[in-house]
Amino acid sequence: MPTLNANPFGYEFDIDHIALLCIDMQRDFCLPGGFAESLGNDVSLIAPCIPVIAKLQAAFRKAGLPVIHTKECHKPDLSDLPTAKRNRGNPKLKIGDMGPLGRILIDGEPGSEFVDDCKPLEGELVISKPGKDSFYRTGLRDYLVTRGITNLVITGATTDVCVQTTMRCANDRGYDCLLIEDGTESYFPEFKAFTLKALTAQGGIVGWTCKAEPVLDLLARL
Ligand code: TIU
Repeated sequence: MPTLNANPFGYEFDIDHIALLCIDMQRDFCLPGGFAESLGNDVSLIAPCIPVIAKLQAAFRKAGLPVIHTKECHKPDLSDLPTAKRNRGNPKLKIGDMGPLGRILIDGEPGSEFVDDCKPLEGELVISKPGKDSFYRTGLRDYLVTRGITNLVITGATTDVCVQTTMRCANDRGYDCLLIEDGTESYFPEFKAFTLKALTAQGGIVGWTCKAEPVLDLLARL
């Protein structure tokens, strides 16, 4: 099995049991006028990871490996939206309100869709999730178990919120997770740096990190 140079030590890239997980690469988190901007964030900070994730998606597809996409969003009737989440921070535009990209963080609205460069292909799993944890009230666990996937290469937005939460929850379920350092971004660069350190400290207590390049090199050699 190929071993990648990673932090804090080599990651065994288990080609027969691995998938790429792309977390919340949606307009609501990457473009002006959506949920993230309503919370006061500078969404331009997410842009650098978009082409990196696009390259990883293309490489996984070429190698015949699964690509999984999540999107954080709520049902149009808001039945899966905790009142606390809607009111938190008292934003001018709340979840479910009409904004420039349609209703904020609502499934099926233009803002909830993926950015152009990271769109799922026909047949790829798309998980709509109401929380930060990609396992919470979703079919992700069943999908991974059914296909025997034990290793996750993780990318997406934002490093310190949905990405970190999902990686911790995947780790508790026994998955070996490799977070791609340049395939994730935060609205707070210092939180990104801290998160990468915290996940890999203590002998990889939550998992591994490395840049996209060695993963792309490995996939190109398959
Ligand atoms: N606000 C923020 O940084 N993130 C989120 O609310 N969701 C995700 O990280 N996807």
